[in-house]
Amino acid sequence: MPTAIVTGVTGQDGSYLADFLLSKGYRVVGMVRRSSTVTFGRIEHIQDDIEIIQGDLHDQSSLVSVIEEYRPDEVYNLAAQSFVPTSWKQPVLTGEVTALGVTRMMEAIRLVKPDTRFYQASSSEMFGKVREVPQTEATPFYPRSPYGVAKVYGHWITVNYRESYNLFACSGILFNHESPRRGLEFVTRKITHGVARIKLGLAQELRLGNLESQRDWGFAGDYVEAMWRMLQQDAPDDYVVSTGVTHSVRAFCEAAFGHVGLNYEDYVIQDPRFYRPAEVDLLVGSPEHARKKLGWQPKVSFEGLVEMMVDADLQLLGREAI
Ligand code: NAP
Ligand code: G4F
Repeated sequence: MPTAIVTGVTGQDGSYLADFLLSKGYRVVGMVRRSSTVTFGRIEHIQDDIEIIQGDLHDQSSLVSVIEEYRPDEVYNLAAQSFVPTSWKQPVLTGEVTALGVTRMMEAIRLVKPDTRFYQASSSEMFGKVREVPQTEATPFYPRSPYGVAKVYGHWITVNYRESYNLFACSGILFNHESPRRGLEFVTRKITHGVARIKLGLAQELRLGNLESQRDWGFAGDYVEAMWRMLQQDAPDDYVVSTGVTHSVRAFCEAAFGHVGLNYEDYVIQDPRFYRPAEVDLLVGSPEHARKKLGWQPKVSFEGLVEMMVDADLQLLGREAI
């Protein structure tokens, strides 16, 4: 039974990846940081099937201990300060965790068990002010937020450790992926949760920022399979993971409100509080390399994703109301 360590297992992707690895027969070890209250909501259903270990990307010795204790075949580094607006409020923390945290984990692997296969959760935010459309593995980076800058560091240190120390290290450049487990502050979930609240009479309006930015949105459950496929190849490489289709935030609103028979224009208010100091206007990735080398392609469409998320929020809020 192969052993996989997942950092960020309490997050959206970590929880889907843990589900997926369990279905493949892995021993799954989830690394969690210590907090005064547990944040296990997304992994409640598999808490008895995975092992939980404390560790923090700030803390080098905790990472060395985790690798020493479990001697993993694979490490998926999904932990990060992942919310873009917070990266302007806490740029140093974002750099510590999202950038230097990658080096700390790779150092632990290099020193303790260098044959461990390593996945780094890189991001389409690295493309920022895009240099070409669609974006590929060869598109130059132009990050537009401290988060994007930190992810560029994480990407290049992954490539550098692969080339310097011959580690099996892959950088997955994932475009936005969403689900009913998405954090409430990200725009898709904010919209679907808002739609459900309005539909159920719990709210009258939804305040958003820039409605014109465009994202290549996929389903998180599809994307974690691409992570795993990267680590099953004969040689390490970097891959864009995306749908190849882009939609505006406005179009997401239209679809989500439309799904419950409402017109978004009657409820959405643009609020400058949610504008960003610098915006990423357009993201659309080319998934060709992942399709050809990994045999991967997304299964859930944009419309399917919107409906899945709205329906899940209606159910959640309906249950809470009982
Ligand atoms: P998420 O829901 O925000 O989860 C982040 C995880 O990181 C949480 O489990 C969090 O733990 C953990 N974490 C934060 N700081 C930590 C620290 N210092 N030490 C250990 N763990 C820490 O993010 P996600 O959407 O699942 O994304 C997973 C990864 O993919 C992130 O690296 C993100 O930047 C990247 N990514 C995401 C997308 C996307 O569209 N979702 C696209 C490209 C790349 P707590 O539960 O304790 O907060
Ligand atoms: O949902 P978002 O906050 O996601 P963003 O900034 O694209 O970042 C996400 O995807 C990245 C991959 O490219 C990940 F690396 C990152 O960790 C994260 O998962 O915002 C999407 C767009 C932005 O253009 C934002 O300005 O939606 C726009 N937006 C408009 N109104 C809003 C809002 N975003 C948020 N969060 N809240 C709003 O009210």
